[in-house]
Amino acid sequence: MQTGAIADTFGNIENLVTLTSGQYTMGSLILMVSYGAHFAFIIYFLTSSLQLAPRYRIVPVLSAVVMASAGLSLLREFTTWQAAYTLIGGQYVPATDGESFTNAYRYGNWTITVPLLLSQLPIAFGLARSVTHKKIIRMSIPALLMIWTGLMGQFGETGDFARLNLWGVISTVFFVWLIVEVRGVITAGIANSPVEIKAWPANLWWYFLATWGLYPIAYALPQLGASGDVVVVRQLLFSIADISSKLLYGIILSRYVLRRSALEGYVPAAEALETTAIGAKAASARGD
Ligand code: RET
Repeated sequence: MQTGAIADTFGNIENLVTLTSGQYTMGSLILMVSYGAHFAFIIYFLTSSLQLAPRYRIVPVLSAVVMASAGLSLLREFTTWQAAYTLIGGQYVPATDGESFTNAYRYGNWTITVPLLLSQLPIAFGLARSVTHKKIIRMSIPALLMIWTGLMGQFGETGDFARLNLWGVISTVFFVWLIVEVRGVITAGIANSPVEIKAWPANLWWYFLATWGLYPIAYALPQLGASGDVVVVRQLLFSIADISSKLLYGIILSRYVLRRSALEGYVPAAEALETTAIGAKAASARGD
């Protein structure tokens, strides 16, 4: 049996605080919207792959895999959230009868999704196959070390802030290493993009930094104190980060490879973009 006392020494702050019904409902809502959005976009990514030149189809397909994997993980967070509180006198009190909430599943899920998200970059940028393989490995190593060291540290958030911060710093070192590797891929991506869409990888760089940078903020937040507001704001930050680093990122990459496909002469992509400058250019190149 998991009790509040065990959660206190080895767990997440969600198990320490009593929530108002507003805070509890906000938490449920945030997690529900997150898994709902991820599942729904499986359809978008699978169908949008049909418009792309064959070599780029794997990019949105990987997004669909990420959506399924993250959606399942977030659904699990949602059901655990619901089981982890008991309604007593109009307040939601951490349950003492077996179920406790944990964010650790997120870190397990990132182990799958993060290497897939990173793999999408060199494939979308059309880098040579051997370079692509090398880049994927070079990005995945610091990424996995970043996640697993962060997982070790997040168990300290219920009071052992020395543990939280020590592993947080180690994890950040791997994050910096990852950022350097990603910058290398972005630079190659800018060089290898048709002139009309060189701005896309350049802008994606800033988008990557802004969205991935939300995760360490969410990690550090419990140091502000274990309160219902911190619990809800942290779940909100995780969700904004999840939707932007996976779902919106996937849309950006799939639109980029659609333009790439058209510029490289793939007719269905040019037709899909007919009302844009790139579509018009691709059509005139065909003599339409
Ligand atoms: C941790 C620990 C504290 C220090 C740092 C972290 C960075 C986490 C990141 C996670 C990205 C996750 C993504 C998931 C998508 O499914 C581990 C919180 C720097 C950057 C993109």
